[in-house]
Amino acid sequence: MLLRNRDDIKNAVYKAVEEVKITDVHTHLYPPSFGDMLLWGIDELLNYHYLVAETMRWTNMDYEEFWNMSKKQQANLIWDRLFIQHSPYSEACRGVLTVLNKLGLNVSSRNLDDYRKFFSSISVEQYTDKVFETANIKAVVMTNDPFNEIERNKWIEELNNDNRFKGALRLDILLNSWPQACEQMRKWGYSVEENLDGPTFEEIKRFLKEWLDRMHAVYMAASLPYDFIMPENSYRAKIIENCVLPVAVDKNKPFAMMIGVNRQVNPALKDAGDAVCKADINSVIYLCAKYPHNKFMVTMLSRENQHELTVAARKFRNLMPFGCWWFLNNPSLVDEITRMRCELLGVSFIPQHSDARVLDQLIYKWAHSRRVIADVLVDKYDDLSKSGWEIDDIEINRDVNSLLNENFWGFIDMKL
Ligand code: RAT
Ligand code: ZN
Repeated sequence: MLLRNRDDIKNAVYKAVEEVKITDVHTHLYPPSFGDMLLWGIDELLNYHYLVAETMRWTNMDYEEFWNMSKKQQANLIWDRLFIQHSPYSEACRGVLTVLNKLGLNVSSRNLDDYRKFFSSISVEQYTDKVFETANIKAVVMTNDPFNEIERNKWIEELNNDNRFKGALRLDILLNSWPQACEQMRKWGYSVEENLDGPTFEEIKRFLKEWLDRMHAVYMAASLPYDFIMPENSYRAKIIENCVLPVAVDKNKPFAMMIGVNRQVNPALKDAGDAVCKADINSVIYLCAKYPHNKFMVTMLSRENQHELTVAARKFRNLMPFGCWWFLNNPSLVDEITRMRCELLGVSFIPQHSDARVLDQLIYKWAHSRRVIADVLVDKYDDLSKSGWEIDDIEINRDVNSLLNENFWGFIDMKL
């Protein structure tokens, strides 16, 4: 159907964006069969580290005192400071309310115990189905750490029985803490040496291949600091060039780099203690240029890196920018970044991932992102229409499906 005016375009774009089944390319979720590793429910939602950081601005209690409280007490404090004593319009606060609202709970009651009752009346399996349905999600990619003993055992026991949860082999320990990784790998029977001699590279490659297979991982990934530099005479750079990239080509898997964290500027805040700093785009360019047969998914944390990352993607088809990560996942920044990416890359990028740590967050993160992405697209199709180009709802559906689902799977399958 041809769409002749802005209202028709808006309706068609909103419908397409609401109805598309999303592939969420980066989360910290696990299938219910992984037990306690999957976080869900109101107390977990309130204990999200984004909200812990905001709460600590309204109290002078010792950090230790906070961490010694039970999860329920922590949630009570967070609720009181951020929702009762002040208006909860920050993005992370509003998110909690969007979740409650979409679940049909009475947001205006402000009664935490009523919300708790709802969550204790439903099983995690039922709730997982409900969340996937409400958020309209096809699949989520997890973050799977082979150096975490608890998680490692889940994989060895082959516990992932839910096809909606896709594996991603996370390499932070291997790349950012090699001496620690080396010690652990030796205990597991790999003959590795801290000085990274020749046989060690072969053993690391064996380890990577085994874990890619065991996790049925769709990519390998690492979160990298703002001072990540390539090339460089460091453990990390050597392992990337001699192990990760050759294995990635061999197995046809992308390497996802999440760059720009300034880790633990306030360690007392634990997960909430990380900050951001501008990173070096030339390291990304070096990798894309030197390794044209490797595929790189890249997201950068600082706002200042967004333009140069988008320009780099115009130069290298093996570079897929994805998501508005962490401190960028706010409507004003998602709007700005998505607009710029549309203008420079057309339809060839992955606009968003949720980074959900708590299952329920899929509901709000995607409701909020869908809305912003749709508004950007309405403007883009409206501009096109003004040039005399005919806008067709079938083509809108095609593009929206590319952005929020198919671009990822196409990139995973592509062989370079
Ligand atoms: O967004 C977050 O929750 C961060 O703490 C990190 O998990 C980050 O997304 C990462 O994957 O390292
Ligand atoms: Zn993450």
